[in-house]
Amino acid sequence: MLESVLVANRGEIALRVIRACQELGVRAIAVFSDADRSAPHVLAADEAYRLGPAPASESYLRVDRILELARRSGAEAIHPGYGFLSERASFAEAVEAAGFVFVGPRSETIAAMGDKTEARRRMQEAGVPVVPGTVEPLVSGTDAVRIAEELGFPVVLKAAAGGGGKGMRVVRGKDEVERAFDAAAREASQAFGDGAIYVEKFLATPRHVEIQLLGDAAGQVVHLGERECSIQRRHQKLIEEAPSPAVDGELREAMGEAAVRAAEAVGYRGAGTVEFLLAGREFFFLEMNTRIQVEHPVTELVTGIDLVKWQIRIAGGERLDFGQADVTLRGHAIECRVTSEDPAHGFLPATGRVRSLLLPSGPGVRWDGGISTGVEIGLHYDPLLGKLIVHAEDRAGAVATMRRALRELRIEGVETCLPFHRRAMDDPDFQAGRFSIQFLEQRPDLLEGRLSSNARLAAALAAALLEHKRRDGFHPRTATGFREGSSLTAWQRSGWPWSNGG
Ligand code: MV4
Repeated sequence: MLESVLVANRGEIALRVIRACQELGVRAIAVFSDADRSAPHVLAADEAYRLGPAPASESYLRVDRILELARRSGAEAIHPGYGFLSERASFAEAVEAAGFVFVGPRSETIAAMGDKTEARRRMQEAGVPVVPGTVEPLVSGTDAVRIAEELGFPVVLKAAAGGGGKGMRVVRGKDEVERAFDAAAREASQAFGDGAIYVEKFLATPRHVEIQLLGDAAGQVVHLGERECSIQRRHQKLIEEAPSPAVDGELREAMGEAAVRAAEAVGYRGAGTVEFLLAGREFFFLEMNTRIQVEHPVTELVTGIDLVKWQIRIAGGERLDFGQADVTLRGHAIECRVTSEDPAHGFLPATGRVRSLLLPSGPGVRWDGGISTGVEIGLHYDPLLGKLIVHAEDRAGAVATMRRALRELRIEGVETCLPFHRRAMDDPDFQAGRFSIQFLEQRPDLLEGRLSSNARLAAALAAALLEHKRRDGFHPRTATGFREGSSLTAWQRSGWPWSNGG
């Protein structure tokens, strides 16, 4: 087992890693920006070191400073969390070169999966289905037109150095291709310093379903089933769950086997995720994420396997002590990402000081948070405040538990996206598992609490019908025996019986 781990991150994921270290008996070392000097991850760690003068948004990206603090603290390993330096192959390489253990895959694996055309090539060779399209960058606009016509419209142009939807362009007809190609190439070279573009057939309303993997240094790889991640806004996931309502045992096995082949093809070590687009029962490789992901807890709850502890054990050279046949799924888990974004104002990032924080608890509830009362929420960092995760015997039970937990959770002092989550959990389409990656674009009523034009029309019709009936002497309240003004009994008005006399 590793003796110590420096956590090169902040917020809820830093705290999550520190917690895993402490349960494993590993010394947990935090680093912090000046803005974070009394943040929960700093208070929870065994030791904490100041990153020092730098704009707050850059502190956690200071590779040299992080390596210096690793030396000074005598850290054996560095855990990058997610975001920040987690998927920079050059960081993994620098960590290893400085004599520390990088908690994650080999830097060559990170580099190969970061190049999206190389990833597609390697996956195709490994027999993993990829979306029809090119595995080499397009050489010119005319090349793009020719290949797009062969594929058939619509197609999507993507940046080879991109990922996560950055620099993506959907093209619906031949006359748009060259302009879109030029614009995409220009944007990609500005954003990534690499203008390489490739093309895929565009799938209109697939689901985003991803497979969690663990691989050890001895080359054993297991999958831990899927997560459904289709509920997202502008490539930011908001709700994730496991298992997916669209995946049965047979499909899970097929996707899981494909993901394991993908990992074996790159000698994968540690925790990783293979993202797929799922259309009906057809699935296509999209990207491989070489880090721990925000939504990892839903997998932990349905498998009973602690992914962060396994990252640390694997980095320390331990082998997986279970095989594929030992992985079984139990019940259903849902995660709501709680962000400081205001749904009533187009998910505008909100700021403020957390004045009070009431966390939900009780059966089936987990809170992975990175905030405490008094902390200032600014605009320097990602708006994720924490994640509310629930587990129950089945999906309907998990929705019920989440609704209850969302009622209990109170965050005052900063606007959050909680109103959105409450509406989503009440929604019949969400409850039925009827959605694709387009879901929230089609549902401004859920996203912003505003009615879509269809819903407004339906509401207006219902109101007109009700008014018409009322004129005929119909009283909707009396019909259910719930008369205005008489809904409280005498003892309810005088206080609840169990609140008197202790
Ligand atoms: C696609 C696609 C449809 N067809 N590729 C967006 C993020 C990046 N990882 C890939 N993305 C997409 N690639 C083809 N060929 C639709 C998306 C996409 C998407 C994918 C996953 C989750 C949410 C999404 C939202 C919009 C578009």
